[in-house]
Amino acid sequence: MTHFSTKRWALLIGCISLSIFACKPKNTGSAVGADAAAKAYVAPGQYDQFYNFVSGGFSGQMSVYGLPSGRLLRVIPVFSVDPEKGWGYSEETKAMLNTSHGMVPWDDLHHTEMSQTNGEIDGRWVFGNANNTPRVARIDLTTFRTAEIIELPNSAGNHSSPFITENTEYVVAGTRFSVPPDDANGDVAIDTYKDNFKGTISFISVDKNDGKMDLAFQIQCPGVNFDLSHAGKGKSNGWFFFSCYNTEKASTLLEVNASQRDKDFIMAVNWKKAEEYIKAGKGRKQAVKYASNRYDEKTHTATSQIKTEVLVLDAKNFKDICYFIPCPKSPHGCDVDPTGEYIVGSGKLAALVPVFSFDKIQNAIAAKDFIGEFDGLPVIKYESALHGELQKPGLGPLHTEFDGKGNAYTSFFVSSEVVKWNIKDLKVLDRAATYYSIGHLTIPGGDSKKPDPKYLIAYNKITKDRYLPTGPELSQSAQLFDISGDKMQLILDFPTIGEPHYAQAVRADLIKDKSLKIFKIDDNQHPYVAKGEGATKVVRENGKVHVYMTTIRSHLAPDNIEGIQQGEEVYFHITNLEQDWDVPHGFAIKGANNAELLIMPGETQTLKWVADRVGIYPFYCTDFCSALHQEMSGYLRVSPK
Ligand code: CUK
Ligand code: CUA
Repeated sequence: MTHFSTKRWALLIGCISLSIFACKPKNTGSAVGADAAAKAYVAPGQYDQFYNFVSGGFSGQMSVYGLPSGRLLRVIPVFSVDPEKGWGYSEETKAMLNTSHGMVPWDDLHHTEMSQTNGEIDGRWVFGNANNTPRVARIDLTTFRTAEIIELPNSAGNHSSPFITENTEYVVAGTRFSVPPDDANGDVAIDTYKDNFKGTISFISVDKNDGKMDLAFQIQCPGVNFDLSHAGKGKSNGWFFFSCYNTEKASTLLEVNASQRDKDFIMAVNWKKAEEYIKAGKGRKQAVKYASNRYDEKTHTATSQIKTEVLVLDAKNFKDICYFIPCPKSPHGCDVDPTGEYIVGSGKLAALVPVFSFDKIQNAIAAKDFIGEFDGLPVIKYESALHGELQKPGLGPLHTEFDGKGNAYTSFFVSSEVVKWNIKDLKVLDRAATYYSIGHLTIPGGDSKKPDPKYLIAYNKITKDRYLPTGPELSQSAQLFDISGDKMQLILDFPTIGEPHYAQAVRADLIKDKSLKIFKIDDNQHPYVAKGEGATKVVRENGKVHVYMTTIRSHLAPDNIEGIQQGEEVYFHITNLEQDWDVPHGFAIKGANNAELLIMPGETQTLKWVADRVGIYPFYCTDFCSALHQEMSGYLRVSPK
């Protein structure tokens, strides 16, 4: 055996020739300092300092970790069904997963973004995007539950989302796949892409008080692919920046087609201007074609929105909303520093990282310093918008976070490292290897006006040799770095749920006390609530059986149910009468054709069940709740018709 295997050489050559594949960094050994364990150690009974809200990628969910321990605190079901919590199975939550395509029990959640006030994380809500069937979800951080989901018309592959403006006025979403708009004939030849496919940006308004989302308006843009975005802040508040690739508008994304241009674009959007045009009535009303096909089984408390009409601004009719800025080679991340002056574009195939200046962009627009038009929209001269280029930073730049002290931290997928650099002078200050092939990275508040730069978490695509082998697939991995000193120090590895992309982190103090929430039984508005055992009953309504049931340690009431006929649909409406924190009860019945329920104190949830066979069916509480948990059960009898 030679020292370098052929494979190893191939890898090295791949890296040198700027392969789009990742390669392992040279040092795969442990570079962990002796004090790392103490830094990540949170003693039993102690709380973590930070909550970390991590996107679950193709699991469709969001997971919550404590930092610095890396302890998994909760998985919040968002876009995928979750039998553990009855999510997508209970009558209350089924409707949450309704789309214009019907019930979609799965999606791909890439980015989490927390609500902000004055550009700082306020800890009220966290938003997530559905990357496949385009939707945005809002999670309420008093309950850690998905409160609402909205579907976006004229979109496909909702990737550039859900990034928000500095006072959470809007959650903004850019379509990754350009498609024919919903009011156009969609049955067109794919090679008519250039004429028929459009890129769309959605502005979802968020109510200041209750967070309720609505689709305020959309901007119809040329058919490029919007990859990522961030809101301006401070001086650039009122603007939004999007990375765009495939500016050749090719319908196949082979390198020869879509990446032939030396430069793609960052698109700068003056959303305050767009908002003015909307307020002045300049939006065009567009009907949403497929809205009427929706599967509509809305029940009880769920709110999932599918629009039937949307207000659209056609960018090319308003020459002062959207501007293109050339940006080298397939830009992916598009990140704005805490001052709002610097916009970092990360060309995945570029050997440098360009940094744009908001002031220069404004000057260039005022001076009409354009090199031409792209589909009728002005293109600003690269040099006129440029603050400078970070030279030879690493290979495959993806995403950048900030520490609020003038430094940026960029992830490099191909060279598998985090690079710390100074924004003003464009000097590399430090490098840390990641294991392996980092995608996103997060600093608490690292995309806000006020970062809390104690830790940096790298979310890696490949785990390889970091954990005990578990068959052909290993879970993806996060790595925690202490960034309080000049040098980054690796202190912890931990596995993640699904594939993590973007994440947010925030000091625990902002959230922990308000999430001690319990639902008050007196406030329970559920149409089928039983507020005490005296209110329990079994009734028939329109040919369906409704069981009003209660749970309290340690019995279910009623616990003997007879008179059900074979083939009947039975709705178990279970109210948990407990008023102590953290005492849920579960509910399951033999032959469960719809998973189980997990009901929080004070809450009612409904399970639909079909009595398919004659016989006796035991039911029971699934969550070990007291010494008499095993006694929390009952029987239901199904008789022939
Ligand atoms: S993407 Cu995953 S590494 Cu979907 Cu934000 Cu860049
Ligand atoms: Cu209730 Cu176990």
